[in-house]
Amino acid sequence: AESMDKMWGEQSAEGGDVNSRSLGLFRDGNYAMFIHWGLYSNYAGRWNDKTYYGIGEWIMNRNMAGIPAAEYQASAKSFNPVDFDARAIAGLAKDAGMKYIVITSKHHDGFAMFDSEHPFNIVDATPFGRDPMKELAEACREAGLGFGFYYSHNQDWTSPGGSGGPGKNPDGSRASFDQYFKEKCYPQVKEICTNYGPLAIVWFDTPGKMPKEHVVALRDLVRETQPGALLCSRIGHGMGDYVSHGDMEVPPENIEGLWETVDTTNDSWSYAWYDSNWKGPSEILHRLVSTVARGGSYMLNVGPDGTGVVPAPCQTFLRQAGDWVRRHPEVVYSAGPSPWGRALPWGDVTTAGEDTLQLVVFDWPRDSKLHLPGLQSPIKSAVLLDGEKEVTLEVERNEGWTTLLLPCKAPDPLASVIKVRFDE
Ligand code: JFZ
Repeated sequence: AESMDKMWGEQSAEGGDVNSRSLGLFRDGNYAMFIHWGLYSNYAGRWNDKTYYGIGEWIMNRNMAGIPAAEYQASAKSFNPVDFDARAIAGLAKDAGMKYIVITSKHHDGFAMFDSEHPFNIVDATPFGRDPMKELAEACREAGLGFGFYYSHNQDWTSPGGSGGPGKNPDGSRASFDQYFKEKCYPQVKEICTNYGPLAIVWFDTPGKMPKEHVVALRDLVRETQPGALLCSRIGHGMGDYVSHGDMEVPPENIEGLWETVDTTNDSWSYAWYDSNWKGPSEILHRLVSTVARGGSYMLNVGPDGTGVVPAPCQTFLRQAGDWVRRHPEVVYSAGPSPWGRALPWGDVTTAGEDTLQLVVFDWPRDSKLHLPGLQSPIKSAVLLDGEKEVTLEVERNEGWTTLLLPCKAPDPLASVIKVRFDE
């Protein structure tokens, strides 16, 4: 926590004004859409009629299919995501209750999903010929959503010097990382930071052994061109405005400072034809609420397919979770962390202001008793929300703890909310 405070302090001192809108989006929004979409989405986890199980965006890597760089580059000719609809995606994020979108402008494969001077990009190398990043940036602005870019700064498997760790060619022979950095990475980051309006977030990833001078150069470039953008810690060398935690997990204990958890709606980040292991609305909500209860922000990924469309089941589950969030906005937005510091057997807790606990019950106790472990201070009221109705609950003391007496059935099959208020 201390180091995060330090980091935040340092960055705000250095950057001058970290845009309060982006900070508000991140700190109070608490829920965002992450999008992994690129040339790899068109492979869908398969190459030459063989399926490679794993994360789809790594398909070309030698640990998966090992697609030769030249062949991978040539395959852009068959990427034509004609069904991509930026407004539909922004609409989905809205319906889901999310506050901003971060999308892969370029992943480790080196393919730019935006109009770039570097020829390996979606406008120049595909029959599609449109700039979907421009369309999405505009759709987000229209919808009142924040917008940000993911950019793989250290790994670039199709560029000399950026492959397989700094300083290698796609074929594994040595090459100059400096050259990749100067000729591709830095200019492209300048492009994404100057051609798409104000960005809320710039999300670099997997810094590996990237030299510090290059990381500093990217940070300075973002500060200069996008003074309002927050930088994620994955830029490397301890820089960044907030910490992005290990993938796909909710931390077990509360963490202080500005941080996020990134998660997937199924298993792979990018679209893979076989991956139908969808999280349902209850699981999505549980992970969202628990992340907020640990003090963090939740960024949940979707992987549009090779035609540009988010798979239908994923859309359905996000919207079902979103309907719940709309019924209980204060449980998520601007909510504070749980005073318990960890999950409870029946669910989790966020706070609204100084004197309200919001109990989110995912596993309704079968004996109709909801224990608030260790809670000894007297409470003013405990109210169960049942649709439009508010049901005041009886309170019992057990071994000095507080116990709420529940009706035998949960009013909300997804998760029921109980508001506990204390005397001022
Ligand atoms: C990286 C990427 O390699 C991956 O393809 C995806 O984009 C993901 C969001 O980020 O993978 C990581 C990076 C960091 C961790 C795990 C996977 N981590 O810190 O646990």
